[in-house]
Amino acid sequence: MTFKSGFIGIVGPPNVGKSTLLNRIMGTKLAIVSPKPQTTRNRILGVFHQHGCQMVFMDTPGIHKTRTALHKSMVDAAFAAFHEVDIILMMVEANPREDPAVPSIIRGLKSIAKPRFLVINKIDKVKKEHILPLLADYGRKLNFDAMIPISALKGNGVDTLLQELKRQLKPGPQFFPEDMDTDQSEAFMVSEIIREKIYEHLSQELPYSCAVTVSKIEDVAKKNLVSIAARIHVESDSQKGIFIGRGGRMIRKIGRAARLELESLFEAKVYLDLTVRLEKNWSKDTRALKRLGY
Ligand SMILES: Nc1nc2c(ncn2[C@@H]2O[C@H](COP(=O)(O)OP(=O)(O)OP(=O)(O)O)[C@@H](O)[C@H]2O)c(=O)[nH]1
Ligand SMILES: [Mg+2]
Repeated sequence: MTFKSGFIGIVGPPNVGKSTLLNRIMGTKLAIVSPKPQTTRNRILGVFHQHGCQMVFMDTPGIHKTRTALHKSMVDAAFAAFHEVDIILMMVEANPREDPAVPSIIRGLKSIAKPRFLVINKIDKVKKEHILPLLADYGRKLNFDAMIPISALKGNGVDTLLQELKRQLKPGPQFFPEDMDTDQSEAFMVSEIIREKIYEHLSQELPYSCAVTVSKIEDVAKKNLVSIAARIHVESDSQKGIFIGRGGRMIRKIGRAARLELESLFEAKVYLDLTVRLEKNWSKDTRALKRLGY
């Protein structure tokens, strides 16, 4: 049997469940997830190993109308994936209300000569009879190579999707060693977990105004302890006040939630030193973006 491999891009509007699908396929949490849109800001690889085949999934930021330099960098990363992968999964929600980003995604896909799949997610939220008309509708917009309804959350349809992907893959090399499941650095994973807790604890626009950097991850092996220093960068003084909260209550809450998850990631006690720093208008400044990892 010849070995098959390839890169598979997961693209679509924000909040449709792209990162949830990546985590579901990998069977572990590689990408953070939240009920708020525009959670993912970077491309995230998940290397899925199977007998005789390797699928490298690329989760991307949701495609949306851009307002700031940060949004532009996110959407550019998503569109760039169109050219970097071998198969494209366009994900939408099983929802007759079409996301405003869909036409521009379809336009982008039209000129791409590679297998393009439509993945209709969140079918657990709708009645079965709503799915067929949706498939027909999308089928008229683009001649997809496959159209697969799934629930990334519950798992329905995911095996069918993987089988269909395997069928479409071409013979190719094993790109990554078997013990590697992502290309993300430890520092990036830590910063993302902290960012996820910010999405959970702060409402409205606030999570969008912050970036998280990690300056230290120190393994104190003798004590089975990992000592981490991280910083939340915010755009204005008033935001800084809210992130810290009265008497430091908010930052402690975020820190505690992050620490608990980091402890299970590292399988060790974690000491997390989390501070808030003012970095005026960072999301609009391309140089600041680079510094903060975007
Ligand atoms: N009911 C249901 N909810 C889902 C499903 N898949 C994802 N969700 C939820 O949808 C929300 C968004 O999921 P994400 O995986 O963060 O979506 P995303 O497409 O990565 O979003 P961005 O990174 O913002 O582009 C979360 O609250 C998920 O729990 C699904 O199959 N069914
Ligand atoms: Mg995401």
